[in-house]
Amino acid sequence: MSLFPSLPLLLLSVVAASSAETGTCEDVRKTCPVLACGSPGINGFPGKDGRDGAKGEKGEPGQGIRGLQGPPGKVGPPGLAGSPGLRGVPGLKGDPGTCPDCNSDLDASEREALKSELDRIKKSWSWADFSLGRKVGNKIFLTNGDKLTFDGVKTLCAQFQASVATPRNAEENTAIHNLAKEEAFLGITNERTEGQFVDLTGSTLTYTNWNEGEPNNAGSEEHCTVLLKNGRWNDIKCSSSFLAVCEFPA
Ligand code: FUC
Ligand code: CA
Repeated sequence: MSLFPSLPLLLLSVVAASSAETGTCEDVRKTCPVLACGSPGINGFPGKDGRDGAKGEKGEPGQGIRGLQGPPGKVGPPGLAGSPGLRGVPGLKGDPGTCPDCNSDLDASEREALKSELDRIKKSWSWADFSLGRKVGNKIFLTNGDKLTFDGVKTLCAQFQASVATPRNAEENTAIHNLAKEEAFLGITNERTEGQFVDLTGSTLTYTNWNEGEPNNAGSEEHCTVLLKNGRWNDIKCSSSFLAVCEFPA
């Protein structure tokens, strides 16, 4: 078959096409009596495919089985430093230290030699300080000539492991009297109980030598005792200062 239709068919197609645009076949025949009206022509070939339509909406998720979990990701950067923790419990006690110069490192004979030397020094010092002394029975009375309050005398004597002179009888009282050329404190007070004079151990006196009219607690403040220049005793203020005399065991 020829690619081109026959001339009458072509004309008919032209007329039909033009009548389709302007009017019916009858309208065409009225203006062109040569042409006779026929049956409609057959459909032409389908046209080319149209352009692609717009993209459709996203579909629902699939129903397939979920895949396995993937491997861990890469290690991230270090975080910020945390705040300090609570204080820990104290540690165990350490081992004893060493002290090369300590006495504890001396052996027994070295310690004994050191003690003897110390005793010798203390003795010579004591005798130097207490230039005047009197020995009576098993006692030695010593003075260094200082005038001190009663507390001062107690402290001085204690430094030499001695106590304040305390006559227990007339012989000891005379020894102290001969030693002291001035008024001296004795180790006799009523600081604890007014009216009751005792020795420094708190024991009641078995020997006394009070002066006439003493003790009189003058001014209600006399709680210590001095040996007067006449060798007798007077109660006196502890805060006053008098000669310091100590007694040592002989
Ligand atoms: C007598 C004593 C006092 C004081 C005074 C000056 O009264 O009894 O203790 O020594 O004299
Ligand atoms: Ca008195």
